[in-house]
Amino acid sequence: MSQRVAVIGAGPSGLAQLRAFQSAARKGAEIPEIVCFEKQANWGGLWNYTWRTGTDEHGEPVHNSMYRYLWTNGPKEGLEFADYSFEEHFGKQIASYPPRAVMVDYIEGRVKKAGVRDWIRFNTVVRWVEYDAENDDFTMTVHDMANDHVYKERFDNVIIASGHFSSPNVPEYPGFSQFYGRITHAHDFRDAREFEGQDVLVVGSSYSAEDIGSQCWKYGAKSVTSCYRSAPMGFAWPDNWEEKPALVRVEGKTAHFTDGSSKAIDSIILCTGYRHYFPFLPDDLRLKTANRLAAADLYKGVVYVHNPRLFYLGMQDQWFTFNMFDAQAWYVRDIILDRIQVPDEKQTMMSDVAEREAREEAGEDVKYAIKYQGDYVKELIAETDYPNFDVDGACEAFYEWKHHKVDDIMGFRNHSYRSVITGTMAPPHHTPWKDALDDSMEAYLRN
Ligand code: FAD
Ligand code: NA7
Repeated sequence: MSQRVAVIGAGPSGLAQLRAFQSAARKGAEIPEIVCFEKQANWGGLWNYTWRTGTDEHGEPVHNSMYRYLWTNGPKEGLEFADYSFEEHFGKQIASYPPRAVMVDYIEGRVKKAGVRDWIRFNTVVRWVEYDAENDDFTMTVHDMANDHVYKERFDNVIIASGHFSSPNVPEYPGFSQFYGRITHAHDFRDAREFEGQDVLVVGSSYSAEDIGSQCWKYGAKSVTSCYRSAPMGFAWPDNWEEKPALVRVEGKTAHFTDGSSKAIDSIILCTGYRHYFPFLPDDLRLKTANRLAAADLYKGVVYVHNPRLFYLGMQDQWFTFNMFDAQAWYVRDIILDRIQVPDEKQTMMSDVAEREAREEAGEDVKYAIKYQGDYVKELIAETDYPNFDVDGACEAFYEWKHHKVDDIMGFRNHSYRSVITGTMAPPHHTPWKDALDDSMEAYLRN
């Protein structure tokens, strides 16, 4: 029986895996049969916007957590594909913080060119994966939603690329059930104009809190209050943005905080993060990890130590994204193609994980964390034929980006960076981010 590989998810990670195999095939390698299962009707993962919240057209949980007017929250020069530059795709260099629609076009461009769409079964939800020790293979149960048909197939390897910013972490605070306004999680946030004229409370102090608060501010919220559990974001916020310590309770329309202060609010947006959630995996295959740089139980960040025929892509917390998923996908491909050997001893793999965890924990600041992940990308690409690129240069772009945010949190997206793939400097965008209300591709590319 021929070798068969299943990929779960056609977001940036899953698509990186398809591109990795296609690139080997193009160079003459014999590759296994690849089947990618994607529950949405299209590829792109989180970048594939939908207005829907809650359940999708089939009654499945909506995967999407992205919203209208989202521009990348880091410079595109940190995520550029080494084998497919922005310039190759757009025919020119573009500004550094593209809106979501521009990013979807870019993500799609590479896989259209690779011609791998036929490898994907869309509208197909993976329901269950089982490992059969006797045959050393997996049986997958999947649901073809378009034809309402459930079936099983066997695979020699399974690669999980289902993302981990989709299943929300939703805490409850006293008084929520009696609150006089709307309480939503970032996962269900879609359009900042909904909050125009309102006093908005954002709970959390990480990327979603910063960006969703900024969206509400930009599109006309009366005020934004953000509150933190551990540490403030600490940026120089505009006058109508106040940062408070932890929320204690709400009473009617009033939010109370640990410093004894309170504030009248209309809406609450919980930017309290996400959970790694794999409802299609039994205990022996299911990754249990925090959102961190050294994900638990993954040798080289990708091989599941408890069953090395199973792989996970993109499960780390992310500074690097697309090019890190590529580095992982090329690495996993080469394990499957027998070009890279995985240690026989589980203990050896566990030691690799422990070393990564200890090294992450030794870090004290953001710069260390960025370099840590950059080193990881370098480590993986050194072992495959993924095009080498200036990872240190990408780290430099991230360091600069962090400074720009401290200088002006509503203005950092007006900066430009040099591509580490083509060496070209990005042009400045024609309109400052805070004034650019149209997030269409046409508007963005009008430079
Ligand atoms: P996803 O994009 O989540 O894709 C996973 C895919 O798996 C989806 O298509 C989903 O439908 C499918 N799937 C899930 N379960 C099943 C199942 N059971 N059966 C079949 N298919 C399934 N990154 C950046 O680089 N820059 C940014 O500016 C940025 N902004 C972000 C903003 C938000 C609000 C969020 C939530 C994330 C952001 N990210 C950003 C990070 C983002 O995680 C990555 O860019 C990228 O989308 C991760 O790709 P992925 O393929 O690993 O996961
Ligand atoms: P993150 O980065 O995981 O951050 C989650 C935030 O939520 C963080 O500030 C947490 O505080 C906070 N949190 C978690 N639980 C609670 C409770 N119970 N109460 C108050 N605050 C809480 O998730 P994001 O959504 O911001 O970012 C995820 C991705 O989306 C990222 O890649 C972006 O690009 C977009 P803590 O610091 O742990 O105390």
